[in-house]
Amino acid sequence: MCNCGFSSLHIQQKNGCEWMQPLFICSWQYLTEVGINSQECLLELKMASKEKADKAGSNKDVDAAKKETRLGLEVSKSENLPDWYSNVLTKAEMIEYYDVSGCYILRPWSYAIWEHMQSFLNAKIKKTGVKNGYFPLFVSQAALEKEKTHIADFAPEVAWVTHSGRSKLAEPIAVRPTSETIMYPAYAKWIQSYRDLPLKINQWNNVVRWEFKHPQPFLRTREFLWQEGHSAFATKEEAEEEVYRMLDIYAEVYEDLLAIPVVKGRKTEKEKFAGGDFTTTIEAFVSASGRAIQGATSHHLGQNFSRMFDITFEDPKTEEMAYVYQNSWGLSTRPIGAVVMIHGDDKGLVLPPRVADIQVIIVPCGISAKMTDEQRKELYDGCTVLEKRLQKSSVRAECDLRENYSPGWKFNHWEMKGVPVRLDVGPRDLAKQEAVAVCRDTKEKLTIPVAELECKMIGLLDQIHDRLFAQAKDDLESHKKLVHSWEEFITALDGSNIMLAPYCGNESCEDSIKKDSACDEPSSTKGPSMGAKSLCIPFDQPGNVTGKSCIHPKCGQPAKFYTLFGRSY
Ligand code: 87F
Repeated sequence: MCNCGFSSLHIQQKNGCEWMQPLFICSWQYLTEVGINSQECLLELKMASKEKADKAGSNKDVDAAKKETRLGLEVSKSENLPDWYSNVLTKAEMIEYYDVSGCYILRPWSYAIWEHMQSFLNAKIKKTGVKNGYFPLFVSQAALEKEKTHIADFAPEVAWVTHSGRSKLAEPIAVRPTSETIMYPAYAKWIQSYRDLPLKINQWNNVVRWEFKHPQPFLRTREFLWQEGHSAFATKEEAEEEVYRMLDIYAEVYEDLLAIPVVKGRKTEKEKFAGGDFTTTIEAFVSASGRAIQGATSHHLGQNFSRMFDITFEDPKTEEMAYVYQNSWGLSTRPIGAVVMIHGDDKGLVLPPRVADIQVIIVPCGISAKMTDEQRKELYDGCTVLEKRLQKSSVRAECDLRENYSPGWKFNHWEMKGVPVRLDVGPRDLAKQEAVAVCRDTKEKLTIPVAELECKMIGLLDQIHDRLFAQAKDDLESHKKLVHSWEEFITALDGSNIMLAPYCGNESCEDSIKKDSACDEPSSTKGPSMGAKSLCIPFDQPGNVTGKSCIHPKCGQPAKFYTLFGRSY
């Protein structure tokens, strides 16, 4: 075996988190009372029935496809991205549709991606001194409304339990949309002295946000899995440091694990979490749609929540009670959708090797009718030896020894599921002590001497990661346009780009940019399209903005910074 110092990102540990299914009754009457208008509800009903109809249609398609034994995708990525996306997700066995709108079944193939992300992120989070905990799924109305200022914006998305069986509860109980109001009353009890600080707790859980916009698996779902970290510090400096530390870790998840490049930055006042002082974000780009996607956020909450929840400590310097400084930060299952959108192709999923549950699929080939049982056994045993050797070197390898499927069927199956490397092993290869590796991303074939198997496979997986990242980076950079006039802004937006533009920082101007860049003319050839919103103020500014005017033609104010604008998910 050769010694080639392979990369450290072959994580096998599973952290064994389990979640209870949320059991709740969402009362129509209560939702209307809390401010969801009937138009939204009607739209929702229409969407639900359309989804059912679509599904009935797609079931028919599936039946027809089965009859014709069509394994491939029915639509190309460039032809119809939304249909391609849902086709890939179901055919690659990532999700199953469900009869509650906005909720999806995560099948083992996608859940495994989440587990690999969890293992990586969990270890990184813990290394910074954060401990894991678990807080309840339910929030009392009193606790939720303690935080009136910002909850008002989110109120329509809160799901409430109003009944148990047929009897009405004395008080409705909310299902957590996020856990600030659940955790902070406990923080107020646990923090008394400076010795109790910093307090840093993370939880892996599910949250429910009853969104009314068009749902899409992973990208916008009503229930999703995430981790939410909540910390409290004695000083603003310590807290701010952590905000950026966590953002850097999130960027590592995207870049080092998922092979997705991100832009780090700060949200504008309009787009920040209203309960906090400032929000930092990582933004990724989907070139197939020309839309950006918010990857994860890390917020500095200042003393806003500690004042609300009375989280104080005795400051040893002043001997007076002081409010703590807080942060919160979260990353959800959403990036799985970004992986599919960014790396997938017309043959199906393309999984970044470090989160692929099977990194190398070994397929026995060259089996003929003339073969004796003994020869067949020899081939299968040869494949198993390679599988075991790779597994011993922490490569997630598996043999597909199913006898009732042809090698061709297996090639298509694992290609659709996005396995990074296929290893074809035939009797002649074994005789020569070779195997043929096929890369999922480039379809390139390489002959591998069995003696160098582990080293070559580990190297190949890293190369695939680097290629996927380089391709996505190239897509991001070539679609990020530096613009200085409104004409350039609109032309770039129409060309499915994201724009770095000088911006004055005023919220009203951001509203105008969004409104005036939207195309809602029914006569337009492309149909209506959404306007550009601000994605972030990149930390890495493209140049000095002094002397430049805000991008909106009616503004005329001096620009404060370059801001990244674009359509987004
Ligand atoms: C929806 C309903 C109710 C987002 C909501 O980003 C409340 C909210 O507070 C809400 N949607 N938010 C903001 C969440 C902020 C923050 N929480 C912890 C995070 C990361 C993790």
